[in-house]
Amino acid sequence: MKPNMICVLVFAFLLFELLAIATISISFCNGSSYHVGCLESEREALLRFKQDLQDPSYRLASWIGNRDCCAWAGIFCDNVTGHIVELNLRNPFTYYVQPDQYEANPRSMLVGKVNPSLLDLKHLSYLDLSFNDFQGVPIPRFIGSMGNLKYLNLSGSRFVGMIPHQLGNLSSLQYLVLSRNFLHLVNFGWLSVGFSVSVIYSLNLGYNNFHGPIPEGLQSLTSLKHLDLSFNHFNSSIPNLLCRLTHLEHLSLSHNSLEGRIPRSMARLCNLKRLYLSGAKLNQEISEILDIFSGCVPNGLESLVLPNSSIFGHLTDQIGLFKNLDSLDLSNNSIVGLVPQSFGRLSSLRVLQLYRNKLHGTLSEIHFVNLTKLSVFLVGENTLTLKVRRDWIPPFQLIELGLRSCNVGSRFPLWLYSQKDLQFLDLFNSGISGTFPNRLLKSASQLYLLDLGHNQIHGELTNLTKASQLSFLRLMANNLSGPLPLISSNLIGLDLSGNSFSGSIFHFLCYTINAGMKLQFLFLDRNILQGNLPDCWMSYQNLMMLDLSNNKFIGNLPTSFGSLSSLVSLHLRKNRLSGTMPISVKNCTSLMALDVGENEFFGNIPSWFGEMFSRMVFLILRSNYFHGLLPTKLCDLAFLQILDLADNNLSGTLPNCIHNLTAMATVNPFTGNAIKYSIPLNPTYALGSVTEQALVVMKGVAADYSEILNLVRIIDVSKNFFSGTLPIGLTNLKALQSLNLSYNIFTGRIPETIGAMRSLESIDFSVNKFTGEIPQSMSSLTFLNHLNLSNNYLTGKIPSSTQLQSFNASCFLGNNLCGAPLPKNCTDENVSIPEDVNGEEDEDEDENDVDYWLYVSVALGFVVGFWCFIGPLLVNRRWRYKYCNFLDGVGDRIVRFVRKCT
Ligand SMILES: *[C@@H]1O[C@H](CO)[C@@H](O)[C@H](O)[C@H]1NC(C)=O
Ligand SMILES: *[C@@H]1O[C@H](CO)[C@@H](O)[C@H](O)[C@H]1NC(C)=O
Ligand SMILES: *[C@@H]1O[C@H](CO)[C@@H](O)[C@H](O)[C@H]1NC(C)=O
Ligand SMILES: *[C@@H]1O[C@H](CO)[C@@H](O)[C@H](O)[C@H]1NC(C)=O
Ligand SMILES: *[C@@H]1O[C@H](CO)[C@@H](O)[C@H](O)[C@H]1NC(C)=O
Ligand SMILES: *[C@@H]1O[C@H](CO)[C@@H](O)[C@H](O)[C@H]1NC(C)=O
Ligand SMILES: *[C@@H]1O[C@H](CO)[C@@H](O)[C@H](O)[C@H]1NC(C)=O
Ligand SMILES: CC(=O)N[C@H]1CO[C@H](CO)[C@@H](O)[C@@H]1O
Repeated sequence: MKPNMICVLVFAFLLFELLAIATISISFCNGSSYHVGCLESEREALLRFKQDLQDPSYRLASWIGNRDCCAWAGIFCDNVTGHIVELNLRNPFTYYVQPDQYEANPRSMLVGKVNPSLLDLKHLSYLDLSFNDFQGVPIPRFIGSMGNLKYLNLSGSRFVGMIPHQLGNLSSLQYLVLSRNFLHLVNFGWLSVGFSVSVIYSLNLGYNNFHGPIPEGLQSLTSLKHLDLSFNHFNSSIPNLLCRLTHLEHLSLSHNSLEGRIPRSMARLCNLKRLYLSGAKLNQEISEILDIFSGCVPNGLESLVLPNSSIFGHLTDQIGLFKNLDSLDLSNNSIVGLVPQSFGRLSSLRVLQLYRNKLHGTLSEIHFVNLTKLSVFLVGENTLTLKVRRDWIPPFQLIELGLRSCNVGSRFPLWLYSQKDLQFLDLFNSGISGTFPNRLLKSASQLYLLDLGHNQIHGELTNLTKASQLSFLRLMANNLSGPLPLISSNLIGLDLSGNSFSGSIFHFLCYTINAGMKLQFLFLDRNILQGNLPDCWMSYQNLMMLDLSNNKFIGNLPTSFGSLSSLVSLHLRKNRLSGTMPISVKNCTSLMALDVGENEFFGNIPSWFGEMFSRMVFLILRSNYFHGLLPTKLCDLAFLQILDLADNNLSGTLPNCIHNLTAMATVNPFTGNAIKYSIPLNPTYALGSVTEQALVVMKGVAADYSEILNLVRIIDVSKNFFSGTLPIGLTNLKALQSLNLSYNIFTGRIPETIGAMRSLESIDFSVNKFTGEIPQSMSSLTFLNHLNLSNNYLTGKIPSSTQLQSFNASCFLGNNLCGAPLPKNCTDENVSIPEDVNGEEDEDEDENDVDYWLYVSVALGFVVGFWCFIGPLLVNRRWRYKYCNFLDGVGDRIVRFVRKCT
């Protein structure tokens, strides 16, 4: 370098320093003595950084002009040198989804790309860009050159792809949070290369798409205290290498596809405080697990969270060693035997979850003497008996108590009145009789959810208006009687179904007139309520699900139904309601499910059904007096899966546009709306779900479909006066499982292309005037297990296939058919050469279809064999708790319900 060059540089440096001093002194003059203005170059860098971002919520409004950038939002400068040391642009607007999970509000995200100008912030040690939207690009490599970074948080920022190995150059990095992106990786080489003299303290890669084994590179991160790999697809066993991380305090591997035991070597993790392994297939005895951790950590261990992880065996007295245990979750496993008394020693225990195991025996006071801190106690769905003195005063104050399906004695436990903080109380199916415990609503003034469903509670409920905190009340399937109670306007969900409530609902509905009710779920079905539906629905604009079925209601639907603009599901089945559909119902544009079956409604099916109910998934008008033609507008219901018009006076032809019922035409396991709503069952903890159900007649059997409703696709127009030939578009409905046209006056041939409806499991065309031969293609309907073609004018030979011959002869009687299974042999004159329609056009069946069928068959409880009798498939448990962690398979609802986790 030439001397004059050096001079220039020195000069430049001096000038720079001078400027810096000038800035400092200006700030001094300004009077705020320690506040140093920011550096020009760094301010420029920030402005360039801002240029690449959209900021719809004006979070960067302060980033303007040549003001002191140290005062800008999210910027922190060193108070001596003026260098920017911290850039915190974390999206502050988040909302709670479930414990430990927040989602960012998309409207307050910064959207765009990360400008490399950040490299000019040479002293930056803290960078938080979490919960913004960087639009699906990889994490920029240049971040690896920001050598002073100690804290880097890119959580939830929509980065995709691999982690750039350059991040390994960040030798000062202590916190690295890359969770909640779409990252996957091929190798973790950067871990072992980059951080070999690692000081990294916290690494969070949770909620990404990582798969394969847990990377070996991790073992070089020997200073790690906090490691979170949860919610990925890691599929190895739990690696021994973790045992090298002897500083580890927090280890979360939950919700991966890990298999195999917790290795013995984990006993070396003497600093371990919290272990999360939800959903691992450990296949291990609980006593072995406790053994491993009873080595050096028993006093240190605070959280042991192992729900849903294939643990079995007896809980032993070893548990008493873990004196500082704060939180123990072994729910949803196969633990057997008694609950050991040594639980009584866990005096730090705050959260104890053992629900859904195979524990039996009696819990008594001795188990609880020292559990003074217990606040969450969920042990339901075992075979446990809780036996305490009637005047027991527990040493704890619970917030959540779940004793579902436990035996708590036949009277409502008195000790519950001492639990002043109770928010969540689940005593569903726990053998309680007696009257409703009104006193509880006073003593537990915070009570948010009370479930006393499926007990033998009798007597009347009168005035629940005082329980102003109560949001969910379930008393279904008890023996309650008398008039409906008055309720508080804060109630969100009320289930009084399956009791003997009687009389009019006028007072219940109308006393709050003009008060805004929060009610979203109201189930009054299966009572003996009577009278007209009062015209007071205007106060219930939050109502989403309403079930009044199986009562004795009469009269017309009131006009104020039109105010139910949030209504998603309306069940009125089996009453004596009458009249025409009031025009005000047009306003219920959110409706997805409408069941008015078994009433006395009459008139035409309004054509505005098709226009206004664009989200309709099921429409059940069965057993009424509807007459007239089917409006073609119904074909606009693209989401319709169940159309049940059976047993009315409808006439005319099926409209040609029927192929426009897209949901019935599309075979795809992941479309169709699962009618399921997540509801916060508890303000701090549990999520629940309410699942829609439909009473559907399929194969001559009525069954309640709820969890699998999203997979069911049915048309039933039986017992009407429909006539004419079948529209050719009908056979486009490839996803249809059941087609019932029986007891009409259809004529013409069964469409040759019926073989294209390969999802069909049930066909009933009986008692019509179909002519011609049974199409050959019908023999390719491999899922068909219910068929009735009797009493038509069909002729010719029944096509040969294992399929059709397996049905009983009665399915074909009353025609002029021959061949097996009928006893009548075919002679030359009644057999014409069948056209070659061997279903060749269907050979394009793609693999997705096949997979789909595998799923559906499992889901519907069908063995993939054919002649089995299908009874009611799922007991209706419409209001379920989602105790187990939500999201155990995003998008994979089939797996979710097969596991019965919801
Ligand atoms: C300057 O910052 C340091 C650490 O960031 C802090 O300890 C000190 O109190 C600050 N000085 C003033 C005068 O604000
Ligand atoms: C990283 O950012 C996310 C989202 O803002 C936040 O929830 C999390 O606590 C941060 N992690 C750390 C270690 O600070
Ligand atoms: C409760 O704690 C006391 C004192 O630590 C102890 O002596 C007693 O055994 C404990 N009770 C049970 C049932 O473990
Ligand atoms: C119901 O209880 C509330 C609160 O105690 C009281 O204000 C109201 O008058 C009662 N209503 C009836 C009809 O008893
Ligand atoms: C139906 O909606 C219209 C327009 O939003 C409104 O004016 C009308 O009052 C509603 N009808 C009823 C019965 O609420
Ligand atoms: C039915 O779908 C076709 C396209 O497949 C469309 O052109 C037509 O307008 C639709 N008809 C009705 C009644 O929606
Ligand atoms: C039908 O044909 C079979 C042999 O093809 C014969 O054994 C049987 O007796 C015949 N049945 C009648 C009713 O003719
Ligand atoms: C004492 C004084 O004048 N303080 C000012 C220093 O500068 C900031 C903005 O840069 C003003 O808000 C203060 O009022």
